[in-house]
Amino acid sequence: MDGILAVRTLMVVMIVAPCKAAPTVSSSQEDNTKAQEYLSQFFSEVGVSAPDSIWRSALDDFEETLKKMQEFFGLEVTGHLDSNTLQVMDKPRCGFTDVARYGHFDGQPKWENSVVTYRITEYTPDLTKSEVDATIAKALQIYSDVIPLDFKQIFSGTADIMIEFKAKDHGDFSPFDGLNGVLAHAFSPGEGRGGDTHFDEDEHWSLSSAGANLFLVSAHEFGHALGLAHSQVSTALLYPTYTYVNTEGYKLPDDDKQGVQAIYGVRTISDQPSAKPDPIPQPDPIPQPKPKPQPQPEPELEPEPTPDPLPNRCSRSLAFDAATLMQNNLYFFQGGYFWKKSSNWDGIMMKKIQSVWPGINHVDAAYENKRSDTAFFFEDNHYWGIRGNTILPGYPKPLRNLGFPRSVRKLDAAVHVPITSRTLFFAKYKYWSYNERRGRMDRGYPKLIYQDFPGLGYRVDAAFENRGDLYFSNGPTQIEYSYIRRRALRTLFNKSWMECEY
Ligand code: TQI
Ligand code: ZN
Ligand code: ZN
Repeated sequence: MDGILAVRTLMVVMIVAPCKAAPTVSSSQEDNTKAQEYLSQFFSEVGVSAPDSIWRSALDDFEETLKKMQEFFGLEVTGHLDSNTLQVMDKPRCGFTDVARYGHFDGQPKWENSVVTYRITEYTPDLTKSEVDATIAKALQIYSDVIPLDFKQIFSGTADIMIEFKAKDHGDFSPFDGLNGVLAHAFSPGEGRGGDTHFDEDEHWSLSSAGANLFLVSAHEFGHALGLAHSQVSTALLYPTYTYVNTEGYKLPDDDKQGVQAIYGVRTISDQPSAKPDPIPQPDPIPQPKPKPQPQPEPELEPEPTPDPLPNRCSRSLAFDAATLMQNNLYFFQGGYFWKKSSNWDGIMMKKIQSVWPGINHVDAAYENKRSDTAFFFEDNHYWGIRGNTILPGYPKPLRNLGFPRSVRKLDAAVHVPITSRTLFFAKYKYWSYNERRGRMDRGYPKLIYQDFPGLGYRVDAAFENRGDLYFSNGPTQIEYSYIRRRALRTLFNKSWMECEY
């Protein structure tokens, strides 16, 4: 992702609020005011344009914010106050309020290795080098304390996170603006510029409450560099206003902690890096003919050995692309691989999808219709009928055969609900209901996931049915859900299906 101003996705929590009478038809002037209020309350960083704020969003104009809100709620993105949009805005007044918590960037970019390197290529004259080194290390450590990632400073070559202090134009498309205004920026995780963090040299960098506190600003930026967007929780580090707090013994606030753990999982005792300290680089007084560079043993960090292309089923950050029951075995899909957890044989096996169903590279969504003993695998905009290890003739078929609009390019998840003979299809923030007996989509869909499945959040990566309950996975965790009672029963890690030691 090569943009700092990536559109944010917000997480929404629903809180039951007393029900006020729905407003009656109002004039468009009233609508506008109401919408502005709504957006500033629930949907943007408009709130930070308060006079004491140093931060202003380039995106905070009304239309842009409205578009974000429409995308978030799965509405048609028009940038205009149409009746559907107004309807959604009225909702929170009756039934629940939206409280946006932490957010992630679109596509949830993250670091895939358990060791993330950083390098400071240009220092600020405002502080000593060692003050900068120590402050940056401390700011990164508040994250590595709570997630199974370790940061390693390097002194040459290209690091994942390249750090520099620069003024004005500095080679990306976001020149700094002199004293105050923007203090720093960071790119979300990824190749190239991804993760890079730049500090405006025109600020007065400090370790106190004067000027710009390097610890607080860098801790905020590293949140972005790890994949966090802004939060609307006012006590969050990723809340887009600068408030000086004592940095002594500073701990990552709860909301940011939840946000970053939703991406990387939780650090446990077994994730502690080996106690072996890195050797302090000693300058060679006399240049000597160097022996061939010895391969340096990387610090052993289980459970994810780095150059391992195979997904690790016991990783706390294990996410699924798709999952389904098929002939009483559970199948979980991830990248080009799947795990089969069999009901009779005690064990789990992993195989390449291609090796069993040639022609299928990855599976976005999968479900089984027990009645016809057929499973369906979805990849991009087409799908296959599967029975056991065979692909049925006549496939792949295009998604639109099932009644999806052309705008649906891929599904996120699918699950069959035997008691209703319906299959639920999930794509982005919406879901569809397909009547398997009649072989057609039910009327009135798509609907919004977060409205009809309280406790689920707003999107789903994978879904399956097992012993009458539904399981909805999103990121590393999943929710066990009672379809009959329409409520979430408990939250599990995906890997809890994987027969891991811990
Ligand atoms: N820099 C902005 C920031 O980091 C740059 C930015 C705007 C941004 N939108 C973004 C970066 C989205 C990543 C993703 O938020 S800043 C604060 C604040 C800044 C602001 O210099 O304005 C802090 C830097 F507002 F929270 F105080 C650090 Cl802590
Ligand atoms: Zn920059
Ligand atoms: Zn920020």
